[in-house]
This record gives sequence, structure tokens and C-alpha cells, in this order.
Amino acid sequence: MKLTALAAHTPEAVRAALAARGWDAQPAWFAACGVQSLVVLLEDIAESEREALVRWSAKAGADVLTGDGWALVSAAASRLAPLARPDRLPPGLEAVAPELGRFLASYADPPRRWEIAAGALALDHPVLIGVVNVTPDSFSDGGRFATLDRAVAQAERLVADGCELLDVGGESTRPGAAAVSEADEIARVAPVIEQLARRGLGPVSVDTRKAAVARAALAAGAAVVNDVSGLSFDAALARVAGDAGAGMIVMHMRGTPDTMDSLAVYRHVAAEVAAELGTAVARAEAGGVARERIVVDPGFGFAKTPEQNFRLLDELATIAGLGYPVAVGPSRKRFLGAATGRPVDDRDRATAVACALAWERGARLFRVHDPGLAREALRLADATTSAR
Ligand code: PMM
Repeated sequence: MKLTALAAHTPEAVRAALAARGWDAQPAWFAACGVQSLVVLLEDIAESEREALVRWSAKAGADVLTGDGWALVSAAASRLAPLARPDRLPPGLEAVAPELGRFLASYADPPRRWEIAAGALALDHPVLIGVVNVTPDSFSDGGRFATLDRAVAQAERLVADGCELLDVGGESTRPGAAAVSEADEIARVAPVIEQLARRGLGPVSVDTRKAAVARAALAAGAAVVNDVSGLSFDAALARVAGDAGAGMIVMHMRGTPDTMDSLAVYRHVAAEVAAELGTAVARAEAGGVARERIVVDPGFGFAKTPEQNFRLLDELATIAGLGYPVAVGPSRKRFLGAATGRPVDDRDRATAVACALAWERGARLFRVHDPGLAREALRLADATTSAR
């Protein structure tokens, strides 16, 4: 007898073990996904549902831990699957099926493409989003053409370094940053986006919370709207993105940049961020943004302490469990400084590591200021986790 412990954090090791023993690729993958252990937390459930779950778990061989109004169920995916099938559902658990079915479907078949206005981005490899800031504090000499030239030069560097999307922003979202009027924000970003589009640099996303800015940016050639407020700042933004068929990055934050630090209070940060992102995504879909055009982002550093950012990074699979592609923007942020002691201008190594950890936990898009190191780290992470 020979015993080998298989790596069980993804289905990959089981798939490879079956394939090495003669299984065809597809059955090996489905079987590997089926035996993969999953843990789901069901909250806001009635006492009768909790009792039904406990009875079902005993019969199905699932582990269940429960408390007031919640149950945590742990089992192989194949054992959980009947709970998502209305025809095989134990009585009293009807409310569980739709959500669990949605989760299992996206777990087995995660999104592979992101539809944006200019076409689509493949998500079978790490996608780098390069930051092009056109705020006066980022380009201190201020003159309009100098700013334009520098933004174009920056975009050229980012594309040469492997960025597949350029995120142009004209409003700083740091706490205490001065408010920017719609007209000023448009005057900053629209000419830059127009130039990038004219030169074939892009696709371009516009980092804005405002519908009017998004409208002008899309007219200038942007293909994506990146809203750090998760559609809570300007209710009209979703409709603008929806009507244009734009891609939409829905990021999590609480409050505004000036109030967010006081709102960093969570009992279970990953679960709460996922739930609040779910609400934000519903706003996007209600505004006409199609599901396949939406990407979610946990919003590192926005209404989160360093410790909450670390938990969120480690538990990113919870965000991926929403079923939308996940983008992350850890680049140079304070929590990286808290872990490494490095100042903001020396955090690109930590950024690269954060990106690799995020990829391994399900993120597919990475917003970075300088892609060089992140690209290397992500290539290694991709080569390690993707069997091709
Ligand atoms: N972070 C900032 C700005 N925009 N957009 C997304 N989608 N995700 C982020 O994490 C994010 C963002 C703030 O960072 P910066 O001011 O350093 O660019």
C-alpha cells in the first residue's frame, strides 16, 4: 500500500491524478470539482430551515455548524449539489436552492471573458490594468498639453509593459482630497481618453463616480466605467454605462473618501463586503448593465483597516463566489506599508506579491501603477496554478 496526500486547495491535483491514471480530460475535471470540499455560510435563515439543514446534513454526510439564524455547511461539491436542485430538495429548504445553485454553477464554470464596449477581454490569464492619473497632484506642472503628453507617454509605457486596460482617473479618492467639479473632471480625462483612443492605446476605462463624467469619457472612446463608489454616489451612472454597453467595475467602499475611515467596522469583513458588493451589482444590473459586463472589486484600502485588508485578501474566494470576475487594486496601498514598513514609493514588490496571492484566490484583473514586478509575479502564479 502506498499513500499519497493530494493537494486539495483546488481541484487541480485530483484532476491531474485522475488524468495520469487514464481518465479523459473532461470527466477528470468534473470529478475533481465534485470531490472538492466547499464550505458555505447560510445566514438569515429561519429556525425551521436550520433544523431541516441539520437533518439533511446528517443524511448526506455533510458537516454542519449552526447558531442563531445561521448554518455553516461543509461538504464535497457533489454532496451539496442536490440542495441546489428544486426537484431533489428536502422539504423546508426551498429558499436555499436558487442562491446555492448560482454559487455552484459559477464555481464549476467561472466567467472566462469580460465583455466591454470595445469587445471582450479574455480572463484565462492575469489581466493588468495600468493606472493613468490625470489629477494635478499627480502631474505637478499642470499645463494642459504637458499633462496630455505625459499621460500619453505613461499610457505607452503601461501598454509596452503588458497592460491590457488603461484606467484614466481625474479625481483623487484619497481621504481629504479636494472635491473636483464635473466640468473640471471632464476637462481632465476626456482629452486624454480621446488621445489614447486615437493612438490605439487601450482599451480605456474611466475611473469616476459621476454619470456626466462617464458619459463624456465613453463619448471620447472609453470602453469601461470604474466606479469606486459601487454606484452609491451617482444613481444615474449605471444607466449611462448600461446604455453604452460599457464594461463596469463595481468597487466596494463605504461612505465617501472623507468619511470612509470611520466606517471601517466589520464583524466578518469578507462576508460583509461580498454582501454589500452584491447590492451594488444589483444596482448596476437594474441600470441595464448586463451581467457579463460586470467585474467586482473588494476595494482594498477603502473603508478598511490594514488588518481588514489582509483578511479580505486571504478570503478573496468569498468575493469570487459572487460569480463575477474579480479585480483588485492593492497597488502601493497603506496596508502593504503596514506589512513591510516600506514607504509608498517602495511598495511595488509588495504589490506584486499581493497580486500573486490574489490571483491564487481567484482574482483575474490587477490595477497597478507600475506593472513590471506584478507582471513577473503573476506570470509565475499563472504558470503554477494553470494546467495547460
Ligand atoms: N483604488 C484607487 C482608485 N481606483 N479602482 C478600483 N477598481 N480598485 C481600486 O482599488 C482603486 C480604484 C485608489 O488608488 P490610487 O489613488 O493609488 O490610484
